[in-house]
Amino acid sequence: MSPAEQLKRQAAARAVDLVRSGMKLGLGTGSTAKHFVELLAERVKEGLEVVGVPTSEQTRALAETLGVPLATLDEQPVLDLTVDGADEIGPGLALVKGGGGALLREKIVATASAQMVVIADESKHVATLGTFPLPIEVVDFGVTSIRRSIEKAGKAAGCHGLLTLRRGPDGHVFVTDQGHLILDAAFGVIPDPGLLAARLAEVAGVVEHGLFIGLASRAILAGASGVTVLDR
Ligand code: ABF
Repeated sequence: MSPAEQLKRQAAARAVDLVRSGMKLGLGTGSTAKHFVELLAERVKEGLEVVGVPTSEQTRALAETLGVPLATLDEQPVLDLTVDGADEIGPGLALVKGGGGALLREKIVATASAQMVVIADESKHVATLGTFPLPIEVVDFGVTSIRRSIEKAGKAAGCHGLLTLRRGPDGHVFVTDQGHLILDAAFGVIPDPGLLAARLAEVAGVVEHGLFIGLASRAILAGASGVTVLDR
């Protein structure tokens, strides 16, 4: 395992220690969340009784293969704990998420959870959000017009930058699990994440955006000098 993957696994291992039998869990998406699901599966084999609600088809497939009991969010609408990765973790544990394209389900699942713990290597911890392009999930209708409205909303929140329609590795337009498209907004700096979130929420055609504010209560960050836990 590469040193980077080892750090992700260390953060995931700390999060698994928070899991108790009987818990209903939100299962995140991405390479760090994958470590969590793998380690959780080991505990399940040892007798830990949990049920997981996956945030993507990718995580559903992994958890199923590894034998983690699953439910839909409709079957388990109230969750105890969600463990997920992030693209950036900023002040107040405000997050940028959605690099993996699962931000809508991730936000719905996190909102349904009593606690959200974000796991990452320490490179994700930043002083100001925005270096990672902000993923914005939009409907598949009038994307050019929606893009213009998002640019306007961004400017009203002090954010300027290029919006790119996301494509998959095959070059085709990327379509989310919910059948939407993603515009990645390279703002560079997001001076006021709360204000930007409010402005984006007003744009017709925006389904959801990757700013997660007030959702994560804890971040577990793994670095060369060990694991750091930040609580909000
Ligand atoms: C999910 O996976 C996303 O919200 C985020 O974009 C991404 C982080 O991936 P990784 O853990 O692979 O860096 O949590």
